[in-house]
Amino acid sequence: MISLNKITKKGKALFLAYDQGLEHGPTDFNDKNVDPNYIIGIAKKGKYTAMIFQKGIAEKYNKEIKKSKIPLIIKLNGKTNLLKGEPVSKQLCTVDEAVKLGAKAVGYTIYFGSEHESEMLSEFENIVRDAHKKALPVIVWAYPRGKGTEGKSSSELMAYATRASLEIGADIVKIVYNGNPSALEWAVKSAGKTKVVIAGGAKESEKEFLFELKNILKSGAIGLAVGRNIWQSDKPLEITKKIKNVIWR
Ligand code: FBP
Repeated sequence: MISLNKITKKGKALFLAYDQGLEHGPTDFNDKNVDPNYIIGIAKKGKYTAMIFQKGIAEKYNKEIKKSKIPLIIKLNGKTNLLKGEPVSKQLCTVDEAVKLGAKAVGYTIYFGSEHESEMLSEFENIVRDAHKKALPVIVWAYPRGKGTEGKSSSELMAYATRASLEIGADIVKIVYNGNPSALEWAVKSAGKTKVVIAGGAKESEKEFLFELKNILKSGAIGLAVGRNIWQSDKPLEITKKIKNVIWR
């Protein structure tokens, strides 16, 4: 069994995600949060249990990341949103490279239901093998998207995503919560011993976000992998504190 101790605290997780520059382009950013050092500062002052970067930022800002002492998670695949069509995200960084950069876990997106699902599954298989040899936890961004998801409900897809992630050897599965508490409970149950974290999504009101968080934790999910709701906030450390009070209450 792979230990999650290096990227969790008392079994709970709060990851600061910052791979949106690749996934969405810099449209999510302003003059402050366009700077990776601003994000590293939030992760450090907010004592996040880990922060998530792509290889390029992990390399160029390695000194600052190491100095922060916040555990690093490297996202091994990614894509821009410029190309439309069936989603596919291919590997851009190896487990070995991630380990050399100091990663304490690695992440990988799978678009379950895409015509390219099998390509991502076979890359993931190798990643799990390499990472587990080095005792590194693997987190799957489990995003059902593409032709195969048509006509399926979001609740059904959420549980399929977590179950599939258990079956393929993920240690943590990151899903987008559809707002239905009983569906989330089922998705967490379906994940078995694979732990579930929830993606933050586009920025919403603080009140709404904290309310949802309570339901998320009741479901048995272990926490959040959140980006925009934090670093787009005017007071990122205040909202961090409120989130932590709910997670580690
Ligand atoms: P946010 O909290 O900002 O939504 O970040 C979570 C995340 O999973 C990022 O890691 C990733 O870049 C982004 O969402 C992908 O979102 P999408 O594919 O829905 O555009």
